Amino acid sequence: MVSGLLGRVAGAMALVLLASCGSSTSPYGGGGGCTPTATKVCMSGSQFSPSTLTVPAGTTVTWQNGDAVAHTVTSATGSADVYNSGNLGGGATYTHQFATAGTYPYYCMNHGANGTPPTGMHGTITVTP
Ligand SMILES: [Cu+2]
Repeated sequence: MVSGLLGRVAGAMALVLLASCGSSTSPYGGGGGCTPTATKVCMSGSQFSPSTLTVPAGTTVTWQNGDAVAHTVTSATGSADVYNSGNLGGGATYTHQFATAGTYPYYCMNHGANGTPPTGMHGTITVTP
């Protein structure tokens, strides 16, 4: 019977899905491989997390890609510092030191768009004196 065969196939697929769920060991799947800190921004689910970060002048901020897809950290129009990480693969990190107080908008070139403010995948670093 065709319907019986389909039922067995669906059941087998459900088992595979359950097994793959429980046996996942990738540290970068789903953005779960990165934990933000006071000076670290994670890229998770094609978003910067946190999207706003406030640090004192002189701080070196680290971004880490917790996704499997490539992201960039790229200064947006209006940012006093101009920088661009280029493509960061899963797990890769990028750092930039913010020497001067101000507001520094940035975005991902793959999932956001430059602008004032930038849109899509973007964030802001606020640097206090
Ligand atoms: Cu991105």
